[in-house]
Amino acid sequence: MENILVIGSSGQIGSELVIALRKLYGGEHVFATDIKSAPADVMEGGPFQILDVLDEKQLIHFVIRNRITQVYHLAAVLSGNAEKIPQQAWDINMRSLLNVLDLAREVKLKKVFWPSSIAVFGPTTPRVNTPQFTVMEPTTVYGISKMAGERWCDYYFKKFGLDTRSIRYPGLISYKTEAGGGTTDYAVEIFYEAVKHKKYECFLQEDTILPMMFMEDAINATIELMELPSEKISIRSSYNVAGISFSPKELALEIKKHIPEFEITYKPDFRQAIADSWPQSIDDSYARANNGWKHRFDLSRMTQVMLTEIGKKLA
Ligand code: AKB
Repeated sequence: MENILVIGSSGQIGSELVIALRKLYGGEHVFATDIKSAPADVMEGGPFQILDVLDEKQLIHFVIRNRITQVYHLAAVLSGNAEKIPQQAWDINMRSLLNVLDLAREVKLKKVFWPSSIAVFGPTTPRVNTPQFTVMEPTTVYGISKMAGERWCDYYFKKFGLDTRSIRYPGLISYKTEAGGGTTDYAVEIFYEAVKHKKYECFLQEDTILPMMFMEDAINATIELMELPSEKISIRSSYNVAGISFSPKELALEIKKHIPEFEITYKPDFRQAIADSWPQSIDDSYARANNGWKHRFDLSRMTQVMLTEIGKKLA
């Protein structure tokens, strides 16, 4: 029997992953935790507790008391926010991961999932079809922490046999919980503003192409990876996964098909430099070969679902 702990269950990924895991394992077997309250379905559909992953004593007591067998550690300070508090962000992102890895080793957890990001790449990385194995010289604190985190996951696997699994998420697009503090957040904000005000001021330039993915695809990729037998996993740092790549201008044109009055203007801020250092598209052939991974949502289907669901939510 599996008992699963999700750390960061109030966030953009966590709030949807908890629900998907509860469908698979049963509500009472998926323990949602965060330092802040979560959406009602997360707090009411199974156990939820306020828990700070930086408090290693509280964390280990929780894991032992609830006989946890797997951990998904999703809590992190994202790229935009991390640039405002570099040392604090480094401390939170790294110390929380090391707490989880150490604990997993100590209590012999079966598996640990930790999210990496396209932010591990930098301006010296090939930007189109970025390969799985390539130059990694990230220029953001977030990217540096994700790159170091990948090395720690690989290290704990090789040194201690800990079953670590990870995905390099592109920008994630979802309607349930808004993203917070990332560079790809424009691609979520734009939908809310399109529905509410029929206009949006974008903090990236119109032609900035970034890799993105609809949340349902990201959740499937994550669970599919975690369900694989250990011997099928050849990469213990983190897998490239790809969905769709587009620019703000292309997304705005797609939204206009549904809301013809929609207008976009551009006022790039400090996040433009971050976006310019990241890939435009990702080669995920390792994930496709290893895990049979395949994305299902293209730009048109994603736009349709986002506008419909946000419309219902705001009605
Ligand atoms: C961010 O923009 O910081 C994140 C990411 C790509 O990891 N969404």
